[in-house]
Amino acid sequence: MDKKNLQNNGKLDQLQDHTTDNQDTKLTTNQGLKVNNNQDSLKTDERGATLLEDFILREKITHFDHERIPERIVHARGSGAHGVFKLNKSLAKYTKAKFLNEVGKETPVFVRFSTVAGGAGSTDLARDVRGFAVKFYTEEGNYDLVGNNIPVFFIQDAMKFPDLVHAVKPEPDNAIPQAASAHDTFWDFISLMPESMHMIMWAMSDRAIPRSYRMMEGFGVHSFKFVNSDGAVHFVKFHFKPKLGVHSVAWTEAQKISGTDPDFHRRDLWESIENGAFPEWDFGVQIVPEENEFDFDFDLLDPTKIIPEELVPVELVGTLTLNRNPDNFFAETEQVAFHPGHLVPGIDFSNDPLLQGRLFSYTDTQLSRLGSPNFHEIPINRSINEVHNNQRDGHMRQQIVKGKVSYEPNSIGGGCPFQAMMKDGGFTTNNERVNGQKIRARSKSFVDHYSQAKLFFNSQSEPEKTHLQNALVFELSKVTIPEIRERVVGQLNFIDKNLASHVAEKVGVKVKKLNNPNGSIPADADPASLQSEEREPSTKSSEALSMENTVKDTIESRIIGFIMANGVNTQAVKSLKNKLESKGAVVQFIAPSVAPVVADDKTSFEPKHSISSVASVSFDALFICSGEKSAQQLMQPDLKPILTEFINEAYKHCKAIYFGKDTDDIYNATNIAKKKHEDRAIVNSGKDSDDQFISAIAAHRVWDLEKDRNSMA
Ligand code: HDD
Repeated sequence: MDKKNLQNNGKLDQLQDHTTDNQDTKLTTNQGLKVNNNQDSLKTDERGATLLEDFILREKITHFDHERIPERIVHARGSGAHGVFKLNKSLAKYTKAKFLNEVGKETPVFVRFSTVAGGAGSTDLARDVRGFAVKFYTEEGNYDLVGNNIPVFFIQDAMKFPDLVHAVKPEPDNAIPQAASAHDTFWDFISLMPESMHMIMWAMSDRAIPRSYRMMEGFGVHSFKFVNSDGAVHFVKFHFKPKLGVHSVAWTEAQKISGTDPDFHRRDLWESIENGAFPEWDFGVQIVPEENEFDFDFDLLDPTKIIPEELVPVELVGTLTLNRNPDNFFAETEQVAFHPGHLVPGIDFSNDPLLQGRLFSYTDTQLSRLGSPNFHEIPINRSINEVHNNQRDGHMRQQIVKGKVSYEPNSIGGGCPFQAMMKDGGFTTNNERVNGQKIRARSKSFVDHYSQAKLFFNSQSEPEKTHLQNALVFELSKVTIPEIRERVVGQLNFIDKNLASHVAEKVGVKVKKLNNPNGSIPADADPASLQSEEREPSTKSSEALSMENTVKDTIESRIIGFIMANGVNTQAVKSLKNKLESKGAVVQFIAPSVAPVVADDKTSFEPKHSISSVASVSFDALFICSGEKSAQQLMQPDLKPILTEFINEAYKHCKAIYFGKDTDDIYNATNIAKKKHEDRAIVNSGKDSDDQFISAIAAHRVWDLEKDRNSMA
């Protein structure tokens, strides 16, 4: 895409009016008064007390004292970017939403990715669900798709959301641990909530530690409704599929990145956009005609269920591209306010009880977070469609509405603003027939808690299953109360017997059959009718659920570390660098220090990192650059342990490593020399080795060799 063209769209033009640049300006107070001394407060004497009349000091300090707002109660840690959504296939058959009708139409968007549990300053690499919230600035008003990178949720009813969040957040007595689910209260809650088991499978899988925001899927989670111009209704599930594939890091890597670069995902998103490697997703829909609502052995309204793609394929209809970083993190990424209730004509809610509760929560939370019912006037939240209504006043009101009239009906204002007829784009709620009794209860159709958890687990490759198992062992090992560990294992036993017994053994408990698998049933419910039974999934396995089957044919934006020292072979460096960069990868030089490296022909290379200030977890692959002298320097006694640890760690994390010419001594000093099997991602200098290296990077990791590699460590 042409970066320049992307600077112009309706939303960015609108933001321009609110953007200032301090270049070539003079310092002023907030009242526009030019300031001539920004160093000293006003005092009675050079060594005297400060005067109350110092309005410049007072203004500066008062503003500073109030420059923090409450962080989001969940999803506090996040990063955002501007972009564009392009429609490639019309959905007019299903929805009258204009941005989904005309092929080729481009709609500006702002997207915010986030973790859920941690505070605003917490690490990006926590094991957690990732938020994937998209604000479409359509000509019919803002449409927000506030989703996650996991297609199901922990709970079925919004009534349990505060309990879930209280359980996962730091424990209230000592505020420990930050950004982690590995603690007593989370697993206590989960062990008593069998409905969470499907989500737990996803959250303990590598999906919860993405390699990058650019390499994760997005899901609307709930079933929504599409309404077309004839009023026909279809259920719809929304999907974003990353063009670069779905990839994750290893858990040991995630833990280390949290120390070496807690901004790993934020930096990655920012740098890719700055480098013009715009993150892209295919946008897809799963459509179910209203009359087929009951065709499945799960309830479409149950947010703990997916519709397997084998039953309803995902139809790809559009492309989401992120192409511009915000100018100001606070003004845009922090103040953006999403809400699943921000709708446009042609899209409506379903009765999913989790979604229904969300419809209340999001506006409510902005009132305390952003401090006023006028949060829609903050530039990032403004609709590009003009706003006209009789709502008035309130804190920080900005719009100046002319005239005497702020009520309806009115004659003084000529009746304006008029209600919009349907034909003029007036929103009408889907005309669903309702016939029922008020009742505070869970539908029996929501009671199967294990079959899709089994479906997910069965669909994983062996390495993915091992990672999931290890994650459970890690998490439960941090749970201090044995009964909680035992109850979780009891739940796992309804999903997979081997998984349960393996975890049980590692966390020191026995697998015991739970008498009442559904711990969340209220005391006065009829347990016999509601109890979840272990049930086999009707779809046995689903390709789309395993990352093993993801895109593995591109190295775009992968970060390749070139390890070098003085005397490195210029030709080898330049030739591989050019090849990698021509395929969109990013090459970064790592050297003994950040001083320029002088190559064999006196070319000078600028290292981005010194080897002791960075870890191999920050790279997707390594090239140990050719050159005898360079290799000798790197093997000096002070550097050798650092270098070998660096390479061994990349090896342990199953990354591609390429040994250039004359680097045998380095190879022999690493664990790689001890490898017993053919390892597809270790490349030694020779014929076609550049190509082998490139395909090994594209394959992301060789997870199936992880056991062999780790046994060498
Ligand atoms: Fe939520 C934020 C996604 C259930 C209440 N949620 C929030 C964000 C995302 C989601 C991505 C961050 C938006 C941003 O970047 O500003 N939430 C989900 C998904 C859910 C879900 C996919 C289930 C399918 N959420 C959910 C429930 C409730 C909330 C059931 C309450 C009843 N969520 C909130 C909130 C937040 C929020 C408290 C915090 C900050 C905000 O809204 O603006 O209202």
